[in-house]
This record gives sequence, structure tokens and C-alpha cells, in this order.
Amino acid sequence: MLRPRSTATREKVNLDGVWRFALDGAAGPEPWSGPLATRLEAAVPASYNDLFTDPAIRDHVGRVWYQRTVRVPRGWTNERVLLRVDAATHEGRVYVDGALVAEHVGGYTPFEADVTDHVRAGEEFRLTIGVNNELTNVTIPPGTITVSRSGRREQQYKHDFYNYAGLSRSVWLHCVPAVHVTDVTITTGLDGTTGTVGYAVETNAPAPVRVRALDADGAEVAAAHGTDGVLRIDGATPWRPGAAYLYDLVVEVLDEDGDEDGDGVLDVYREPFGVRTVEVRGTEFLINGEPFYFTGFGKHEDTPVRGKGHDDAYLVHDFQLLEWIGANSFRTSHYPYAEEVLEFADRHGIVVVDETAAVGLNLAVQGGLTGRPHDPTWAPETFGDATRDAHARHLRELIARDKNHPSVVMWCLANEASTAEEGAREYFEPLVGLTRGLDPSRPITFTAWLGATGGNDLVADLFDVVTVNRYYGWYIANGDLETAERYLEDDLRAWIEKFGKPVMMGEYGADTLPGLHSVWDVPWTEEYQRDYFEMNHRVFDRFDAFVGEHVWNFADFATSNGIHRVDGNKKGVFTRDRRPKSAAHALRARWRDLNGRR
Ligand code: BDP
Repeated sequence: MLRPRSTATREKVNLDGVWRFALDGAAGPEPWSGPLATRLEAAVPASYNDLFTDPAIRDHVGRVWYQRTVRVPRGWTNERVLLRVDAATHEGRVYVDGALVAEHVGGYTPFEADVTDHVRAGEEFRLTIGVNNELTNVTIPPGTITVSRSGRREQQYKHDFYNYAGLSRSVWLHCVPAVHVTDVTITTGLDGTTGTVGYAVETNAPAPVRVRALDADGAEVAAAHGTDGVLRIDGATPWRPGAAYLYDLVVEVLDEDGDEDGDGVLDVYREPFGVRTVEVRGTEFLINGEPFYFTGFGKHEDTPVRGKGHDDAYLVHDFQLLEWIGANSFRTSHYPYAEEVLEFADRHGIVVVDETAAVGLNLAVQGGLTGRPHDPTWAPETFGDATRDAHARHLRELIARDKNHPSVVMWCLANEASTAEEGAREYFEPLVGLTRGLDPSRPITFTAWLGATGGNDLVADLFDVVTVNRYYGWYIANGDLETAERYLEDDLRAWIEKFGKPVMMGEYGADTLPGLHSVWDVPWTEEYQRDYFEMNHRVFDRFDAFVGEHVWNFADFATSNGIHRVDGNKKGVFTRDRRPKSAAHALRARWRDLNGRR
């Protein structure tokens, strides 16, 4: 789905700000039918949970309502008017005055509605958006709603991060001309020093199309007519990790005479792209034909007060910290991040493993922790065909949204699903096929949980890169790094020997309380986190097939309550307010050295 942009033929109005807000039930049976009866106001973009002091709002399970009035710019008389919601977590319902114009399930991908027939240029309308945070066995991510003995509806889920909800990203009103571009797909290659730029343009009605590639200075370097083809850029500057270079593809829809009079451009869209290749060969991960070793983190969209609300200040600061520490990459654990994040990564040469929101498709974890038999993960009453259909829809939306970002070098289809359990292959094989069909240009991976090993995993051969999440020295052999080292080495060796593919660490980490110190191996101390990483790195460096290390986590983050968590997950190398723990300095020394050498 194209991002709204201002061009010579398109305009956009950002609808962020403070909106009226109410819990479902508190605002009448049809909250969209008039002004929302409420005293509350909520910031957009932001998760609503931490904005208010009332626990009934923070812990609400169900729908909430946002409302504001919007004036359509008076110049938009002959335009199509679209309303775009970048994210409504996890389900959104949009009303223009009394009319339902859009419904969408999935909290981390955008959706839009053509509202032309419901609005008038120069006039105001009432915009009401209902957002539901419920997770079930057929949503991605999944969850279960239970009712406690005291009668409270509670949301259970199989991931630790807090189930923040609301309008966590921007909302836009934008306009496009009657005949317009609806999609652009760009796939690049390198032929010696020539960049090849495959393009495919879709329009809402048949019309002549012209494409032009501009370099970073705005000079035209290639052009063609037609809805698809390949442009060649001689002496192209590739997009490289740490050295981003972006071109623009200017796509023009022309009138019937093909703009021969110089006055026939019906629509213009502009899509940035980078010329680069990605390939897995043997046990190597290659970007532009050169071996790439991932250094960086699994992150979260998580900040105080805003929750998962996108924030440009944190965006800039987090990327500064990535650069400071020598990280060249991160994984969008455990859901697609705001498009602003990927655009920033494109501009700054940070490599991204783009992950779906499929986290928690695993009932074996509970069994593993309690020793009790667990329900089968892959069954119609738990995660069956309907779950997989939701997963497939989500994958389609993710790839449609992110396919043109040069920073995105790999899709991660799921985090820690139960891939060693009967039914896993039947679940994943069609999703792998779907992903490869939608995007043959990028490698794919998944992250393997502790219970899936080189010996028992049922799906790894379907993927290009094996990403393992391992907590030896934390959940296993806690406080005993010597034993942990042996477990880890055996574990990694088994994956490497069995599959002959590149292996990387998707998560390794230790909860750490800043300010806690010890001369011994005491978990939770700053020294222990540092030594834990050092042990991991010793092991990684023993394997040639090892292609990267993503520490868990970049920063401390909010979780739901639980006996394993004290005010959230503290495995951050930075605190939640982005101060470095001691391990940050050790990582910095290693990663700067590694990146200097590679
Ligand atoms: C892993 C999960 C991650 C958790 C982490 C932890 O992938 O989301 O936060 O464990 O327990 O299993 O810290």
C-alpha cells in the first residue's frame, strides 16, 4: 500500500493531535452518531493505556472510541479523498459522520478508505474511529479472553510485552486525482557497475505511464514508458549498510496523448529506492555480493507514556544510539514498525529484518515451564486454518507496505512459534510459499525458540537463514556461564551441521538492574549482563556459518504483570529512558571493532 505523499498532483493533511476519547459503553450505543459524550481526550499517535490514571482504561479489554472533526481543504473539489489510518491496534472501524467507511483487523499495518462520496471540499465532517484491543486464537498476534472469578474480562497472551492499544501511528486525509497510481513495486539488481531497476506500476484505470529515476541530486539517470520494465542506471551508487544512497522513482500517469503537449500529467507519485542486492549463498548472507554480519538488536516500539505510539524524537535518538554502539541492523520484533522507522533506516543505512506480528503461536512454552502436558499448538481449536489465514493476510499486508524499502533485507515470518511440534510444517509451508511468491527477492527466516533444536525442528529447511533465540545463562543455567557456554556451543553446532545454512542469533539477553554490581556471577547485576554477552560472543566466534548477533533487547520495555517481571522486561542494554548499562560499552567495543574489520 502506497504511503500518502505530497506531489504536484497529491496533497495530504495530518490528523494527529488531541482527539475526544471514550471507552466503549461510556459513550452511548452508537458513539459515531453524534459528538462523543466524554470529558476525556487522548493524544494521537499514542497507545491510550498509559495516558490516563484510571486503571479501568489501562486494563480495558474491548473497544475504545476516538473522535475529532476534520475540514476537507476547499481546493479538493475534483479529487478523490482518502482517509488513511497507519495503525489501529488491533482492529479499527472508521466512521465518517454516520457512515461506516472502513473496517480492518491487524494492529500494525495501515488501511484506508475512499471517502469522496461522504465529504465535501471546504466542509467539515465528524471522524470517529473505534479501536478494539482484543486478541483471540484467530488474530495475529493471538490471545485468549478469560473472565476472572471477580467477573473481570481479562486478556491473556503468549508474549511478554504489554498489549498496548489505540491509534499508535498517524492518521491522514489525503487526495489523489481521478486517474491515479495505486501501487509501485521496485526490485533492484547490480550488473557490474550498472544498477537495474525493475518496476511495475498499477493504476486504477488504464492510462499511459512514464517512469523516471532521479539520483540524490535530482538529476534524471534513466527513464521509460510503460507500466513495467527495467531501467538501467550506469555507474549506479549502491545502497550499502552504513552508506545509504537513495534514488527516487517518479511515476507519472499521462493523459491519452501521452503528455506530448507537455501538459498531460494526470498523477505523479514519487517512491524512494536504493540499488542493492540481497542473497544467501551457502552459509553466507550477502548484501551487494559482500558477506554481511548482523550486529544489533531486537527492539520494541516502547516508550514511557506513549506506549507503542510513534515518536520522532525517540526515532532519531534510538538511531543515534544504534550508531553510537556500532549496531548495523535490528529486527522489528515482534510486529511491523511504523513506516517512519523504515524510511529512517533507508536514509541512514541501517539494515532491517522485518518481522510479522506472529508472536506467541506456541503452547509448548507453557508446558515446558510447568512440566504439564499442553494443548496442541497446531489444531483447529487452537491455531488452525483460520489462524493461518489471518497470518497470510497479515503477510500480504506487510509485504505490500514494506516491499520497496532497501533497508529491509529479510522477512521474519514468526517469532518463537512451536516449530518442533507436530503440525508445524503443515502450518508454515503454505506461508513460506506465499511469501516467496509475493517477494522472490528477499531471503526469509523465523526465530527458533529454546525447545526447537537442530535435532527436532520441523521447518528450518524451508527457510534461508536459521535465526535462534537462546538464553543459556539466563533461563537455563542461570548464574552458571561455564555450563551455559557448553550448552550454547552444542546447540549452535547442531543447527549448523544439520541445515548447512547461515545461522544467526535473534535473541540472547539477561535481565539487568542498573546500579546493581557484584564481583561474582550474580544474575541481574551489570557485570553479569556484560559477562553473559562475552560468553555468547566467544561461542559465536567459533563458527564460520554464523552471520550475526541481535541482542535482546535494545532497551527495557513494558510488559504485562507477572512474577517473571519487575516493572517490565529489563534485558535492555539501555534503560527504558535510553541510558546505557555497563554492557553497552562492552558491546560498543566489540561491534565497532567487528564492523571496522568486516
Ligand atoms: C523470548 C521472546 C521475547 C521475550 C524474551 C524474554 O521472544 O519476546 O521478551 O524471551 O523472556 O522468548 O526476555
